[in-house]
Amino acid sequence: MALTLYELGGLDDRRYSLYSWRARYALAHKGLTPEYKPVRISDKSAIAFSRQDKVPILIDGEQVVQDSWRIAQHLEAKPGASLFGGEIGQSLSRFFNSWVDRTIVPRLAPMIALDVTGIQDEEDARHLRGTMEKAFGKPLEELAASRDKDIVGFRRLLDPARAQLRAQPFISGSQPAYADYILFSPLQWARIVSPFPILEESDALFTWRERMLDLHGGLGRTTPARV
Ligand SMILES: N[C@@H](CCC(=O)N[C@@H](CS)C(=O)NCC(=O)O)C(=O)O
Repeated sequence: MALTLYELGGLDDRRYSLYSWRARYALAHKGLTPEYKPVRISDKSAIAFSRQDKVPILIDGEQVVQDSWRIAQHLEAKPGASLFGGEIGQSLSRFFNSWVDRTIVPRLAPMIALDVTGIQDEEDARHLRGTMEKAFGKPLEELAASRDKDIVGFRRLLDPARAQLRAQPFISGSQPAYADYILFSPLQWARIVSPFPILEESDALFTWRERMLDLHGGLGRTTPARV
């Protein structure tokens, strides 16, 4: 069955949507290769069929699946390696998904939102600036100006993940699974959109991210880091 994944595309065809990286890795985990279709953040006509304005969207034959968590659940029903490792793993992964989305992403986004506009054309950059400045109540420049200070607390937030990696090579255990893709996605987003060093090279999470980039034939490296 033909699979298509809609995701945000920027200048030089950079695929920068945070949540789409979860879907990309989940598909690869199942041994599936979709056709990838870029969507402009300022023009959602390509995904009007979904009657909402967010990506990722997976088209699987006749089915339209929207939202990265629902895509992961949809893919889990397919044959191949498990993304969750059973009901308990799925439940804990959902908790981890909420922790990353509600705790990590909102602290990361203001630090690098200004940089995102640097990988977009004028129209997309204007759109993103509008939504981000409304969400955070400050100009993007002002948000970026305090990041040398903000990064300290942000890195500390990631301590539970570091503790996990002291015991095992992946968040999910000896092998990567969906929980790894959940945390990888914002850190991959940062790598793609911003030259700001979110992770120090000496950090165990930096090394883990390198391992994650190598997975599935170097899938994460298909979009270059912003330098
Ligand atoms: N909870 C959703 C979040 C989806 C989401 O916010 N997607 C972003 C890109 S990563 C988006 O489509 N933004 C476009 C916009 O806000 O206009 C998921 O996990 O898929």
